[in-house]
Amino acid sequence: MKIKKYVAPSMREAMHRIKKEMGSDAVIIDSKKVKKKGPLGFFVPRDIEVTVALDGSPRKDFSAARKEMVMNRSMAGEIQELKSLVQQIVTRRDSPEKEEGENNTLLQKFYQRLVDNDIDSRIALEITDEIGKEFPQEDLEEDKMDRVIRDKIARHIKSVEYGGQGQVFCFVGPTGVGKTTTLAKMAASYGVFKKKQVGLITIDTYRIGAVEQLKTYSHLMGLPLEVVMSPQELEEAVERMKHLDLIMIDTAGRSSKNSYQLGELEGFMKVLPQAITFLVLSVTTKGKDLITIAENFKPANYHSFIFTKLDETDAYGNIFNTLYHTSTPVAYLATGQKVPEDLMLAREEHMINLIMGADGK
Ligand SMILES: Nc1nc2c(ncn2[C@@H]2O[C@H](COP(=O)(O)OP(=O)(O)O)[C@@H](O)[C@H]2O)c(=O)[nH]1
Ligand SMILES: [Mg+2]
Repeated sequence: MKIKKYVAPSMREAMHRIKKEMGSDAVIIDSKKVKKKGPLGFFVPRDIEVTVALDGSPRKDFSAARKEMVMNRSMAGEIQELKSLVQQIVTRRDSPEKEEGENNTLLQKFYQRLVDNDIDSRIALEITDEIGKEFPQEDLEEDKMDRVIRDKIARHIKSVEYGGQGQVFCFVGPTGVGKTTTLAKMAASYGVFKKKQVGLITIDTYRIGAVEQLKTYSHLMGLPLEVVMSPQELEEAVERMKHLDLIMIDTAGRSSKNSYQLGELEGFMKVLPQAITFLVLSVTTKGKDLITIAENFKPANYHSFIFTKLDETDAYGNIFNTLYHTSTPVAYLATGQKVPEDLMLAREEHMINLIMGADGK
């Protein structure tokens, strides 16, 4: 009796080769899935290894081969395994359209969607890989998987809203991300629309013109502004404004790589233990840089993020990558240059929709 193993990507292809090489009298005595090697091993559909026997009468050979196998695998559980394998083969033969790897293809599709939305490929792989392990293949269908992925993403997303009287809001972050503009949007919302008493302070003493920008807003909105140069001056200015409903403090943009500038900022923040500090980040910044910035700004003791310039991209995976690595809540999202309208409170459901794709699916 001749016994031969065939390895092929699908049962159909294995059968084709077996028929061609061994003829139609060959009998399948075993089949199992075997792993393929590759960089994305999980997503590469498994090969199928089929063992066939050929010699004399097919019926006789089949039973002989089966006996041989049963002898080799003496345990009853393994006979059961053989039975289920035969069942699988019969089922597959009855529904040839259900190709091996079909469900992995669905996972791969989701993986691709996450990566297309700028989610770090390693995180996307981790999420889809987990799903592949957690759910039996027959449970993997598109709508369910979409919900499962959303749940997994939701675990890393938190929004936060601050209220109450006598608060001090402080805006820190790199240059040009929209700190002053966002502050102006919030100042207008509280000071003009909600009729709160708002005071502005800037420690933006690096860039000529930066103070002017905030001065213009303070004149337009009729809000008091103080310019401070040292931590002590800041402390005094906050003390002078303590009767107001809300104090907003703008800071100079700092390079997250400049430890002197960050140390200086830390000195200012130390005199404001009561402040709520926002780290303002632009979604147009490269993914890896966002995480580095979030890490390097830690000495400023920020409480939450504000993501800006959402209008300048269609892929929001960057937000997720940052939250995944930092576990920090998000307070606001800025969606344009217009003051005050292009600012919204961050909502978890909205962020998940953005991260899963601009169409919200
Ligand atoms: N497209 C877009 N531009 C923004 C947004 N927020 C701020 N900007 C623009 O980004 C530039 C820098 O803003 P600015 O507030 O001066 O940044 P800062 O240096 O962090 O204070 C300005 O031209 C703003 O109009 C936003 O959400 N979307
Ligand atoms: Mg500024």
